[in-house]
Amino acid sequence: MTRFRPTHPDHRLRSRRASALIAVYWLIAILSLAVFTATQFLMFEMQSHASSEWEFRAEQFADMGIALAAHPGVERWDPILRQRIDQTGGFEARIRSEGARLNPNFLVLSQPGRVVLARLFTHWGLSEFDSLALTAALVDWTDADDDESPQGAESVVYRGAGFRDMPYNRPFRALDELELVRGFDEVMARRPDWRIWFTILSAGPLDLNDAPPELIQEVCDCGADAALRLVAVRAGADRVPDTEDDQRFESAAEAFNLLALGVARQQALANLVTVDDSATRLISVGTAGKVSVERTFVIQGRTEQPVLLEVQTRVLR
Ligand SMILES: [Ca+2]
Ligand SMILES: [Ca+2]
Repeated sequence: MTRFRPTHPDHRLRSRRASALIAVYWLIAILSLAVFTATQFLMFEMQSHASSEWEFRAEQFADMGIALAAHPGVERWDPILRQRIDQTGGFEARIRSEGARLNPNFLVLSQPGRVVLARLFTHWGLSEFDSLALTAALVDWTDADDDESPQGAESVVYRGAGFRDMPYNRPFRALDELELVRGFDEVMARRPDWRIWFTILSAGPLDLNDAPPELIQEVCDCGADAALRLVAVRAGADRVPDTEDDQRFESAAEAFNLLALGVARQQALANLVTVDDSATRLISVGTAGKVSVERTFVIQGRTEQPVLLEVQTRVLR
């Protein structure tokens, strides 16, 4: 797309001001990133073996996007998150709520949360019996005791299958641990992409300002049409996410009204949803030549001094 470039002196002045503003953003963003990730950077840069000069360059571009996305003054629709740096490439960064994913550590804690898990597994193709059994096994895996829930699995079951020291009897510390739970292999077989729907880094409730329609449907037990309607309203008049006209829900009630949920349902769901999770996922894809590298940072609190929870790097082929 060719952008109209004005030549009027006023416009030139505005353009210079805009450039200066971007330069200031850069400085602030990169400095704040440097403070909170200095040690982590050192660690993963040491582990990072860019297989080519292009890959290394793509990683650098991706990190520029992360630095800007981490800055609390940068809105998710800001064009500075999508830049071409030179003739070799640039980056595209996105800002997402970590609460847009389901948190198993949270959902196992309440009966309504367990219902959500079982419903999800059933929609993913597990039988109703297997969905309830897997949900019970997740509860037993994370609760501290060794008392088996109906259809659940505590140490006797795992020992019988040849596994000692399972279940861990504590909340999941990594998504990988879900794969150890009895019956989870059914999920892995049916949904190889299962990881993108889960997190253990959010506060727990589903963030209705960012959740995909599939998860809104699972948690709110509403129709697909209602969930899509909610996502369309969020995207604003242009119906495109990450643009300036995007709408944010100030309360869960606003979103519930769009989903046309009755008062009783709203009350039942109140603890399962939020409109403002404190954890944020920053995703930046740097591209240099034909190589793209995706860097993902999950931070707690998108403030001047966020806490880094997770870093992931993958080369996109
Ligand atoms: Ca247990
Ligand atoms: Ca929009």
